[in-house]
Amino acid sequence: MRLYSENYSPFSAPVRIAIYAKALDIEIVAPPGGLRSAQYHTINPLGTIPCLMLDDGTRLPESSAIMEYLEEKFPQPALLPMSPEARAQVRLLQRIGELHITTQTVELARLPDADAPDERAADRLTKIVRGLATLQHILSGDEFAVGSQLTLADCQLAPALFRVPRAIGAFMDRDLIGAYPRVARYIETSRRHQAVARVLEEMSAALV
Ligand SMILES: N[C@@H](CCC(=O)N[C@@H](CS)C(=O)NCC(=O)O)C(=O)O
Repeated sequence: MRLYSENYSPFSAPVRIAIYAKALDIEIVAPPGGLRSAQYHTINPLGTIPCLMLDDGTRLPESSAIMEYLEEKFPQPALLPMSPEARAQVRLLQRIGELHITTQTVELARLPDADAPDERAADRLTKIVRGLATLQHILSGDEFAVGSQLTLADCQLAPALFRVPRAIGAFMDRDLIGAYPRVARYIETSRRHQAVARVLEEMSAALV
């Protein structure tokens, strides 16, 4: 199998954490010709990363679909807990990470002029604030997001939160994460896992 990914990509990062945590033998490569090349678009017509190429040539884009597939194909070590209630919490936190944090930080970075923020920036910032406030209430593990083991929720949340200070820095001059102590603590504890630390280092190096 082969994963098309870039180290800077916050949508690719969760998939790489899952791959490293499961120690999977999956080749990780940049999109040939670049993300926007015709060559890559023949591989993935959606034109997005990540995209997993299966051994039979099937292309699987969309990070959440890839992570569900990897979890079902390679169930050990498990990145989903046993009980339906805990699994629901993991999936909820994945959605908050993807929709309320990562998507908003990506869109903020695309806005043309941080010196003249408009309602689009305000809308993105509001969603991030609501996402952080929700995390402050529902993060339940001591070290990880749910329970005592790494789950798909951590794969999603750790890279999502990593991007927040950089993304909002152009729009607001305050320590937003610091207003949510449980979230701030989670950022420190989740990166104790070697797969999380490795991907955050890859993201950091790609963003300098
Ligand atoms: N919903 C998609 C979003 C993927 C996405 O938008 N990735 C960005 C890179 S981080 C991308 O490929 N953008 C395409 C472009 O910039 O043309 C997923 O979860 O995989």
